Amino acid sequence: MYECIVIGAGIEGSATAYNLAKGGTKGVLLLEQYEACHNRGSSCGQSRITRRAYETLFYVEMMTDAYKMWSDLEKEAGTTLYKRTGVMVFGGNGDPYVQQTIKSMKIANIPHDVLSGAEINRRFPKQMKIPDDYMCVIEEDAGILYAQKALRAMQEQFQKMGGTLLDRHEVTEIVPGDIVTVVTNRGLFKANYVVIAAGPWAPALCSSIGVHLPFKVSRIEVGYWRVEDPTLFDSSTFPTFLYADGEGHFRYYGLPIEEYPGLLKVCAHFGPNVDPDNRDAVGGPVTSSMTSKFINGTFRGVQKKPSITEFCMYTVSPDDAPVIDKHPQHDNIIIAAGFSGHGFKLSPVFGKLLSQLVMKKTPSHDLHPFRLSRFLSTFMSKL
Ligand code: PYC
Repeated sequence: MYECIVIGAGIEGSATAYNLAKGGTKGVLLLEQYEACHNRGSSCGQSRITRRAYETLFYVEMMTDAYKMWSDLEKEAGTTLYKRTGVMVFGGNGDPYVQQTIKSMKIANIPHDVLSGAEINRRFPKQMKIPDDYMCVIEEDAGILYAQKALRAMQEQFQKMGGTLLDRHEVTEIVPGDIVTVVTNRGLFKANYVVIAAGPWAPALCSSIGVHLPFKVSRIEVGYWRVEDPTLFDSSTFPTFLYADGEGHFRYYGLPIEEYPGLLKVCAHFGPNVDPDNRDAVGGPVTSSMTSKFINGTFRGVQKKPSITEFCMYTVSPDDAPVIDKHPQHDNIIIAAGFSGHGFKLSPVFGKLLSQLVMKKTPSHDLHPFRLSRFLSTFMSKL
């Protein structure tokens, strides 16, 4: 018998388990269907962008806590998880996403520089060739999170505090009740609380207990592109970046050379909808020709085809915000789903919020943007 079972040892589930243990909860079990830190979900790969440069004010505020929590984890684990490179958010003249990002940063008092496309081209004359009238914001205190290291550090600290991680345990059924039973392919477990943080597998698990989330799972192509002169795109020279399409939609992103020698990471922030158990049924790369076009109009000295393509998945909610809430009928079952491709950097804060829901503590941030009831008509009709 456990106090709490967290289903899914991706970054959100691991952060929840870690925060529960840190908050003094004894008897926490973290279940993972594959081997820990596998590459079939949403927490795979070596790196993620981290930034406060967010279009939504509440994320800017949450990220301020997240920076501190990542730094605490670095100290606890005795490892480096963050590299400061800066982030550049840019898009067409008047792009609402870029404008809103600038506005949020001003309100939250986050240091930033606003530049035109012409100024960016002058700052990076051998790397960038965007239209002069583009708008851009640079946040210097942003950069790269070492994702795999961060996930391992979170899990190791959780286990050091007495938590149990069982991988290769696939959850096949959740039986609600005063005590919740979690059935796996390798036996059943019971707990007072369950947190469902199963990434792209969360919608199906939630459906099995009557909550039908209107989420889509997208397969994202993580492309690594060879550059002519690696010194120009090195992580000590070049920032991480996000591009919005001029109409307020964040469409492409990238990170300087860090993972593979000589390869710049550039990816589309969208992809085909997939079944997470059959992710590659859609075949080979689908978005790389569009990413290639973006690269061609933006950067100098980058090859036209990726040298390596890896895949990962987003679970996308209609408003790009996750659900962090209790099950409407079983308040000892908590749902954490729909991080929509931007949850990694925020995971220490989401994990803390989820642990606070379990421990019945006052949440450290407003949970309203994450409530399940905003999708009420969708899931109520099917309950
Ligand atoms: O939120 O910074 C971000 C991000 C980059 C790529 C996907 N999400």
